[in-house]
Amino acid sequence: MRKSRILLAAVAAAFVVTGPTGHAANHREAPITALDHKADITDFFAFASYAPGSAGTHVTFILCVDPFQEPANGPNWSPFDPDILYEIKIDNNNDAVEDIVFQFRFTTEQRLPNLFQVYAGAGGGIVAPANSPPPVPPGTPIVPPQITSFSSPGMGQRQSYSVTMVKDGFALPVSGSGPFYAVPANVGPRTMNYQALFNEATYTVGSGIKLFAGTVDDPFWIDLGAAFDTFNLRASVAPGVLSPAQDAANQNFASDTVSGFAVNAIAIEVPIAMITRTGAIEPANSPAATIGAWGTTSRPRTTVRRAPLPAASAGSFSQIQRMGNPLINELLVGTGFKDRFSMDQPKNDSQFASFFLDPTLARVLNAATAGALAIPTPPRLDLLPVVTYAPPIAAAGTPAGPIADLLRLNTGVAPTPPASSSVSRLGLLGGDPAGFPNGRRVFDDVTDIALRLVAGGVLAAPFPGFNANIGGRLGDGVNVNDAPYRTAFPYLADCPSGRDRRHLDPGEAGCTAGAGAPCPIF
Ligand SMILES: [Ca+2]
Ligand SMILES: [Ca+2]
Ligand SMILES: [Ca+2]
Repeated sequence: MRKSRILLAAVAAAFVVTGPTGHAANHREAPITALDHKADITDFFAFASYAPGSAGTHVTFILCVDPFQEPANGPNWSPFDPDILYEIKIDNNNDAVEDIVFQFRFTTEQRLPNLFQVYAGAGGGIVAPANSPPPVPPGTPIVPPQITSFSSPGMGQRQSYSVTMVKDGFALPVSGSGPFYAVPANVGPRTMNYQALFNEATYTVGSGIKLFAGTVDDPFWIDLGAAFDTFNLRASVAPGVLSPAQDAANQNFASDTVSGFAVNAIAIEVPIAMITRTGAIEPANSPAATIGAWGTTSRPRTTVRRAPLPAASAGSFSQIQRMGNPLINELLVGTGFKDRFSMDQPKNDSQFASFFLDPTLARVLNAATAGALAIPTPPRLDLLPVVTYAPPIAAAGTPAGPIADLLRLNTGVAPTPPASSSVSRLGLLGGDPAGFPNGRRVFDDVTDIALRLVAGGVLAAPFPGFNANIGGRLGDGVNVNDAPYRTAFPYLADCPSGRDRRHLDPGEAGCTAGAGAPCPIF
C-alpha cells in the first residue's frame, strides 16, 4: 500500500458503500502492491535543490519504496530487491512520455554466510575467551568490530547498485566514484555507525550528479490510524478542520503513525540543464521550464522457481507500480481501477479522468462536515493544473499536454531556503512557490494540501461557495515529521535505530518528534 494515498483511499472506499457514483464495484482484491511490498512505491519527490551550492542549478528526485520497515527487524532487515528495476522518469516536452530516465539496479553480496545475522559488530571486536572450547583457540575473533564502512568485516549483506541514464535512445551508465553502496537499516549503535555509512554512501559523481540509496526514516507522516478508520480523526481536529493556531504550528496534534518506521529510498540530484528540453536553465516564465516526473517499479516478465536453487528471472520488464502526484491514484482513482492505473502509462490517464473531474473525496468532505464545507460543482476544472501543464505551476503558454499524473515541477522557480520565514509545509497553498503541487519536497504536508486541493478553489480563484475557514484549514493534525530532515542532499532523515526506535502512539508523551504534549487518544 502507498501510505500517502491511504487517507483518501479509506475515505473513498467508505463512500463507495453508500455513494451514488457508478464506481461501486465489489472488487475486493487488494491492489497488487499490497501483495508486493518490495515494489510498492510509498512516495515520490521532485524539487528544486535547496542546499547551498545546488540551489538554482540542480533538482533532486527521491523514490521511496517498501513501506513500514521495522528497523529492528533482523536478522535480514529490508534490502532493495535485485529483481526490481527502479526508475525515475522525466517528461520535458509536455507529451507525458518520458524523455529522460534514470534506472537503478541492485546487487546483493552475502559476505558472512556462516553468521546467523547479516550485520554484526561491537566496539573493537570480541574474541574467544580463555575457556573457549576447542577447536576455536582463545583470542580467535568471534564478533567483528563495529561497522563503520562498507568494507567493515561485519557488513555481511552488502548491496551495491548501478545507475543508467537513458536519453534520446541511448543508455549511458552513470559512473564516477563507485561502486555505489546502499545504506542498510540502522541496526543499532553497537552494531554500526549508521551516520558514517550514510556519509560514505552519499556520492558526488561526474556531470554534477549526486546519488544516494538506502534505508532511511520514512519521510512521510500522517495520522494513519485515524484516517484509515474511515476518517475518524482525533477530536482535537475533527472533522478534519484545524484551528488557526494548529494550522500555523510546526507541531503535531495527533500521532504520526509512520513514526519510527523506515523505507528504502533512492535519491538523485541532477543539473537542471541536464533535464530541460533546451539543455539550459529556463526562467520560471518559460514554457520549457516545467517538467513532469514520476517513479516506477518493474519486474521481469518471467520468473522460474528452481528450489533448492535460487529463482531465475528473464525477459523484458513489466511495470508493477508508478507514482507521480501523491493524490491522484490514492485519493481519486477507485479501488477497482488502482491496479490498472499502477501498471499503465501516464499518457493514457484520460481513461481515469472521470475520477478527478468529480472526486468522491470532495463529496466525502462535504458529507463529513454536514455540508459546512461546500464543494464545487463538477467538472472540477480547478484540478487540471495537477494533471496537465498549466498555471500556476507551468508558465502561461506551456502546452497543456494530455491528462496525465505527473509530478510537475517548474525548474525556474527558486527554492525556498528551509530557514526562510516564507517556507511553508503547505507549499504553494501556504504562499511558498517552491512546494507541492509545484514539485514536492520532503517536508510538504501533502495530506493537508491534497485535502484542500480536493475541497476546491485553492489553485485557481476560489469558487463562489468556498468556505476558506473550513476548506482552507483541512488537515489530520500531523504537521511535521518525527525526525529532522537533512538540509542538504539527500535531504532525508536517519533511519531510526533498531534498538531504540520509537513509534509515537496515541496517548504517549512527546507527540512532536518525542517532545511536547501527549498525542491525543480520542
Ligand atoms: Ca516527453
Ligand atoms: Ca518519519
Ligand atoms: Ca498533515
